[in-house]
Amino acid sequence: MEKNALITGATSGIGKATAFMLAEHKYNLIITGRRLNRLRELGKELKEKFSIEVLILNFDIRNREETRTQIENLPENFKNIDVLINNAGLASGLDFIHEGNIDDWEKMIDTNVKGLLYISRAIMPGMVERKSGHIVNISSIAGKETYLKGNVYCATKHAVESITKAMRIDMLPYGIKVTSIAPGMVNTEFSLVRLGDKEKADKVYEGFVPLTAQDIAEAVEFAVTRPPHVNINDILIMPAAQANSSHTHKTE
Ligand code: NDP
Ligand code: 8X3
Repeated sequence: MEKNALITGATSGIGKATAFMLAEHKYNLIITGRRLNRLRELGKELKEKFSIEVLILNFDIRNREETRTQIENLPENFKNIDVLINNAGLASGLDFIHEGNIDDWEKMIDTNVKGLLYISRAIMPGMVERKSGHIVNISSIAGKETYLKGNVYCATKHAVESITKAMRIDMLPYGIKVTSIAPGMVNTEFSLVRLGDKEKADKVYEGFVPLTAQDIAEAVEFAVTRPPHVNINDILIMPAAQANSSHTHKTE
């Protein structure tokens, strides 16, 4: 039977790697993000390589109305979403909390918490009606621990952890699985977005081997390929050189 998956933030990093992984498993894909050109290129590549259906949804997940209407107006063949990967997210800035840029705070809260809620709210009723589905939330080690200057980003990922637990309880009667995947440092565009400077971003990943987006896609793969009676609640996945948020063994 045909299966549909929606991945938020598929234009880069973990979302993009997850799109390829799900395409290999023959899911038809809805890929979302703000960068239309990247979505178009990815959509073309996925269709050609994997002979799957791909739908591009180009919107900003912070926009409540647009998020709702995009999901309400899905074409018939994509209306039933079996797997939702809540991946879109970002860190913006790295500052002491008393010096934090409030625009950065708004951006992170609006994307990582409110955006995740908006799209989930639009998709969950269909899963409830069909009594099936799987929601995978991309959390972070930052959702389990708080580190220096990580303040608001960590708070948003702690919120993702809490929302995940809440979803698991509320979805329980409908047989809907809910998984949290919490990575440590992954070399994607994350640090470039956070720090706004390629040189500074590259430095974050120097002196040790960080995780790759593919490593995280494989964790998602494990979660979504379990048999019906098994739910993976939580995967915390770290580089071997990173013990926790504050201890990474780097060689100089
Ligand atoms: P990237 O910056 O490479 O990818 C982020 C993705 O999120 C992009 O596709 C981007 O698409 C999308 N996105 C961001 N803001 C919005 C928005 N307002 N509306 C729609 N899409 C948006 O980073 P990662 O792949 O690393 O990040 C993916 C997730 O993983 C995030 O939730 C992040 O917090 C989490 N994470 C990352 C870790 C890391 O070390 N890299 C570790 C732990 C968790 P576009 O810009 O086109 O809109
Ligand atoms: C991203 C991981 O530790 O760089 O969520 O904040 S970290």
